[in-house]
Amino acid sequence: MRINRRTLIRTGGAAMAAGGIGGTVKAQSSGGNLPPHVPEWMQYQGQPYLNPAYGTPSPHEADVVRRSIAGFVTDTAVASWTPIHRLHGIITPNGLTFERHHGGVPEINPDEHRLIIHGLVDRPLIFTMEDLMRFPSVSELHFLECSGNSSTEFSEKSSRLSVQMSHGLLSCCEWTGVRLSTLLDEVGIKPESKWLLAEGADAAAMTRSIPIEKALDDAIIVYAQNGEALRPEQGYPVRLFLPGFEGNSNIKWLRRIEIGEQPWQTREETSKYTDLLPDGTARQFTFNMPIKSVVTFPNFEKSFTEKGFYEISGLAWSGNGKVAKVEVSVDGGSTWQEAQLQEPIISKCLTRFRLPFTWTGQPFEVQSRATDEHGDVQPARERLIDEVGRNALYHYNGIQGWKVAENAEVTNANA
Ligand SMILES: Nc1nc2c(c(=O)[nH]1)N[C@H]1C(S)=C(S)[C@@H](COP(=O)(O)O)O[C@H]1N2
Ligand SMILES: [Mo]
Repeated sequence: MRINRRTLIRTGGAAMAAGGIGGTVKAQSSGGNLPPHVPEWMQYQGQPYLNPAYGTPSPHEADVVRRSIAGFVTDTAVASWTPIHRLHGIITPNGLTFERHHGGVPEINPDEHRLIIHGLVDRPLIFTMEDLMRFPSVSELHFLECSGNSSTEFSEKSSRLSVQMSHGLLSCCEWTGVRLSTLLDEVGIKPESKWLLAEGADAAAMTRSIPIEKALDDAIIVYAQNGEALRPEQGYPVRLFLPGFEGNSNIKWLRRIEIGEQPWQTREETSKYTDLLPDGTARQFTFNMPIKSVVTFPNFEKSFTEKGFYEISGLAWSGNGKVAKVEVSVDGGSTWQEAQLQEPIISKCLTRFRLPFTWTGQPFEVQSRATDEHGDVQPARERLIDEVGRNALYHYNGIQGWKVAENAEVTNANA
């Protein structure tokens, strides 16, 4: 839904005209730096350059940071969560991209790094970074989500986490690299090829089997992120990027691709990253991340400061294609309103949604429900748990509720 004058008036706009946003001139004129006074920082020459070589955010934004959970983190098996509740639009800045690594971040000298492609191929080849960058390149915007993102919400009493800690194993960047299909053309894969093995150059030697169809479709061998080289924690100098696939399969620090006929049954696709079902059997190779959305404002840190107009906002995404619709409920799921979607809507990418809203000072519960272009609808939490049980750990995509109290404090409705 696109916003127009009528929807604005019907929803928040009326209150905006009546109540207004912003203090009156009289109310704000007392402080020395406030209008009509000339602020202090206009009265002397500013610094010529703050960070001549490489810029950093304003010190006033110092609380917009990745966060970790104490106890989860060991010396090397690390995760940090993106502050999705403090970001605007859809792009995750490189310094805030969530991190998940199982054997620490290797210190790779790109001049000594190679990618070998071998196995069921006509010509096994070894590529330098320079070689990889000579091939025709592509740049695409896609989300990356750890398959364990939001797993805390499976439990009977969720951990009462904030949106950063419940949904922040999620990022969205412009990824640049060479299509894997281009490299597979170079080596010439044999007709019987069905799977490939991707291996990382970290101490975990993270290894996953990937269907050859994905490799020939939209897989990218990525060396850049949001315009600059990959960050070390994102796989510098090169990673596998599989749009829409679970985070784990996006092998960082990629050093080896082997072409074969069958999956290799590695640790990461047997003891981990399988979905344990209620009957005790496990579902293997659930690659695509399902349709999902979450409200990011209001949140634990930023909520309403007074009655009146606000924009409820959040993110929606699907590993299966484009987001078609996001509905928002402000009455705990009884009724739903269609939110505006920020365009362009990109396949396997975050989509920002917004709903004009007037807060009357009443407590309420806000939720969002996304639908993708294939008609897949994000399930209610209870329905998802009924279906997959509480043994499950990965691919949680239940509808998320946030309770807003009379004092505007936000809490996790699953607690
Ligand atoms: N080589 C290697 N690749 C890896 C991992 C790893 O530990 N080693 N972690 C995986 C997991 S579990 C996830 S969710 C994503 C995280 O990517 P990011 O750290 O760039 O956000 O990388 C995947 N690729
Ligand atoms: Mo992950």
